[in-house]
Amino acid sequence: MSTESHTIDTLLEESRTYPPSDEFTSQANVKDATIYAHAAKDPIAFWEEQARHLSWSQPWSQALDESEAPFFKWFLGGKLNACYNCLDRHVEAGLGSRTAVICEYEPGDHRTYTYDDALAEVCRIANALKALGVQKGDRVCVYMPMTAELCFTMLACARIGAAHSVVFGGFSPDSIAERVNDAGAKVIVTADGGWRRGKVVELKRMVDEALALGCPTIERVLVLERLGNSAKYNGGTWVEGRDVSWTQLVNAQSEDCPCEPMDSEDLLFILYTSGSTGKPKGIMHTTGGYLTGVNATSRWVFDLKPTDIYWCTADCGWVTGHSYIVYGPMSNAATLLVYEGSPDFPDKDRFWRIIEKHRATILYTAPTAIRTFMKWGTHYPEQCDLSSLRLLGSVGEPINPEAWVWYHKFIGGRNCPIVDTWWQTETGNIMISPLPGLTTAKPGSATRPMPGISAAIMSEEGETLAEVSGHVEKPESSIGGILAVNKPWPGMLRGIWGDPERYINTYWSRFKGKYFPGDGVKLDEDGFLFLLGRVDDIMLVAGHNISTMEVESALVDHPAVAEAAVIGKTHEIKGQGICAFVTIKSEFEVTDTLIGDLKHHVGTKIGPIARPDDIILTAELPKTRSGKIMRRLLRDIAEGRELGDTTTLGDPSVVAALRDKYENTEG
Ligand code: 6R9
Repeated sequence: MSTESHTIDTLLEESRTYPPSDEFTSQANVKDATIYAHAAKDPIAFWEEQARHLSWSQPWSQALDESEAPFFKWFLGGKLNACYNCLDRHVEAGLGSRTAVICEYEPGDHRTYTYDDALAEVCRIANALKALGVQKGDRVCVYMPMTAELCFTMLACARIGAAHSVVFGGFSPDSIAERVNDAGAKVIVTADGGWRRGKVVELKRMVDEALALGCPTIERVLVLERLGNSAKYNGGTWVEGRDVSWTQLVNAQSEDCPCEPMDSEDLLFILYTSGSTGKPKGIMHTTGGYLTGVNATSRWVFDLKPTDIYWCTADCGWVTGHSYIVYGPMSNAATLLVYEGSPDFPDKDRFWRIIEKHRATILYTAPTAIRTFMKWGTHYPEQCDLSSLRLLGSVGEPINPEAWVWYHKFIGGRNCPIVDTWWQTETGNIMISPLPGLTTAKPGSATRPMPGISAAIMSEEGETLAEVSGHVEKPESSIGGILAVNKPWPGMLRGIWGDPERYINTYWSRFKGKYFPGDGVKLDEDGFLFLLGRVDDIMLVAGHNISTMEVESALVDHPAVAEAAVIGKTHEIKGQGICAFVTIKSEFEVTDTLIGDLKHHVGTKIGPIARPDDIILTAELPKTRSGKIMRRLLRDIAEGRELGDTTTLGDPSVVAALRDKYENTEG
């Protein structure tokens, strides 16, 4: 049975379209639609052209080596340094006085660094790491608040040829220890603390606890005094000989530190991503191909210009912070805005105040944040001057059409293109997205693959249902299935640290010769691609494939609903029944008829088959620390099972409260 014939056409009947304005197109970095055909004609030569936007100290002799597939290698024989490409070459080109980073701290102060300043600081950090014994090929764990120093530490590692492994500052001591030990890191760079929602996050204390669990490879801990006082902040234990003060060591270093020439295929970083089960995977990215991918896609998708103030709200603990805060934008000499804290401190208008204060022109954020802003209400953005914005982006999850339209209207003032960017930690760079000067957008659709990327829609059985590339043709009718990427691309992962088998099994075994990302996809009648979330998030209700995202979108379309998470639950007759967890907007009063109204609403939007069996109203949904809804835990709750791994949960209390609520609602 193919996925296609049984997928219900629903929200994905979205008919509103948003072509780019002439004004935007006339100034866009990419305004010639022939880029797609040009790339498709010879993708390898096309990626070589992109690689030439970087500075190489030695040119490559072979663009792509497929001899050990799926262990592909790009730009063989080439040498370059990622930090040189992000800093030195801009300074050498006379751009040293351009602002590199504006760092807004949660308490409300900010600090600005020019490219000259950034280069000097990165050299000092790099020399400090060398003084601590870090050498080319070593791994450095970075566990810091989201401030400029975190970006600079990543670049300092790249400068001396050490691979960084950034661990998000919200992770527990167990998670730090697991990642440090898996990577065999020699040094941890951390801070005495950082600010989050008005409270101090005690990073150094977490590191102390992690080390107490046993991290035999760690030799030294470098501690940034972010809180301005002693690194011994708040009861952390200061181990003489192991712990080193940033103020004392980094500030005393020279501003002169040569860049290590790296092979194109030398490791740039490891970034851990949680698999659906089992231990986190250390995704490996190397230097030349990764930098080529993020450099080109930043230029195309974000349309970066010297006058832009670009703000990506991600944390460097996630791949978005690696690719679209540090390496993509900085290799394009962009001016970045970096924000340390939470969106509701001191009040729920903080993001809009920041945009107003620094005149940000580009905002790249996640659907979970957008839905939260919808829930808080429009009066927060309406009180701020957001007229500086010219482009909006979305990443991390499918964006519901209603959230897309809200973002367009209330944040973009109806005149900013929105780029809905689909990609993964593993893909390194954006794979599917509109090009803002060329592509007509449709709410909820990431539209089409990037130039140079060719994808396919596959059936469960591994048959190719459709080929999709930048010039998607309109199909005769919509086609649903599983996404695959046909050919290697420069920014792709090079493997899983220490586990080559798992790399092959996870990504290259499902469809012969193709990369398997694990996401469901649908191509609508107009040739727009809709990414439907993980394949495990597709329900089979009475023989019909229904994506959880379709039902969620129908729920969020109801005026009272802020956010919804839908799961399939064992059902005696239908195989799976639909269970929805819903949060209500703050200005709406919950009436006795609301649940019935919501079921009816989904029934009319999608069809009776998609009508939820259960709807549970809740104040919060369980999310990972990066904001993705953990449907797996909701399934455990609904099935009355023991909860699986909860270590990546942002706020564990949410699940306990939900379980109580669920059991009471059912009874
Ligand atoms: C960049 C990032 C990857 C997974 C991916 C997919 C989901 C990301 C999306 C999207 C629909 C988008 N995802 N962007 N789904 N539309 N625009 O998020 O990386 O943390 O590795 O997650 O996120 O399911 O497979 P990562």
